[in-house]
Amino acid sequence: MKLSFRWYGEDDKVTLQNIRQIPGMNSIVTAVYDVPVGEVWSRESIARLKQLVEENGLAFDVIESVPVHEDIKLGKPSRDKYIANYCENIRRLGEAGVKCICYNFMPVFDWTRTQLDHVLPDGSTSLVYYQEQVDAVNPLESDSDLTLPGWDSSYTRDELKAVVAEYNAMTEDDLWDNLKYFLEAIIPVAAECNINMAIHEDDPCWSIFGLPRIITCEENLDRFLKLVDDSHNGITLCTGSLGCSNKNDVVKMAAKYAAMGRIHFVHMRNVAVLENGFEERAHLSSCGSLDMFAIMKALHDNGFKGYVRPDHGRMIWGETGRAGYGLYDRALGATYLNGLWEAIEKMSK
Ligand SMILES: [Mn+2]
Repeated sequence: MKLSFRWYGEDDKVTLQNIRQIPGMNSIVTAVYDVPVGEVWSRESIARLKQLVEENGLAFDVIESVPVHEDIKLGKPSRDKYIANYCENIRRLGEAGVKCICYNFMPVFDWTRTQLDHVLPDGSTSLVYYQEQVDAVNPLESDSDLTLPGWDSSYTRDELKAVVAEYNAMTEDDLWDNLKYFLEAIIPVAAECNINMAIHEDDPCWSIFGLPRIITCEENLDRFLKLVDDSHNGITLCTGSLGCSNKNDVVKMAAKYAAMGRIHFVHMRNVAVLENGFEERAHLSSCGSLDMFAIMKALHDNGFKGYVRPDHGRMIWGETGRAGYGLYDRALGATYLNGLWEAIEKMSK
């Protein structure tokens, strides 16, 4: 595995100087953040990121994310323009040496949580999802101004209602068709550029507000990989996104898709699955519902050679900043993952 760490660019409180001091760190996972979704990233912005990352002895080879414009997901006539822009971004990133691009195909809402600073018994804070709180803010059924963290603030409430209504008029099969159309255009370009595309599962892995969600489970990942049966069409295995449903056997999926050579990127996050949702927890297996050792072993034993990053961490030791993306707990997670991998490697010899 190649250990990696997400960095939000020059405004991130967590610096590249911090990140390079985490033992075993190989790659930075980042993106151009100041360009609207659907537009082309300038070569200057990409080159600036590459230069900063490489000056710190790290590799600039993973992008998270190149976001997909809603018109592509909705299958609107304007999608061809946005797909052409997407292809141009793939080409420019390939020229800069990028090897892996993470993206998702979730309608409207990216990740969804109900609270970002839930206090755990040890005094640390983490992101949580409680279903009854989600139900209370349904934008179609409620007129309150309540919002959830992670909602795109560029939408007004009425615009949000309108775009949710557009998706509500679509079936899951329509969304599959739109995804296939997108993949058939971008995967040949990615292959030419030697870039692995890695779709991120829907987070959480079920429908919210009646929006279609399709990258949610083994059956659907099988269907996804067949849409364009090319190794460049792969996945980001996000253990926390899949693992917040007890129906998903994350260890089995790690083994199966690694053996197929279709996992290009892994997000390692532990969650505690509850009756009414889930809480993000420390990476250690015993802190949550996932067996992190078994997942890493399944990857290892099935020839996984891609990128792994510690996913969301808690806020600990008084750190403040971007929820889920502090330095300290993610660094602890990185060190834990290093320990697991070293032990698995040595014991398999
Ligand atoms: Mn993830």
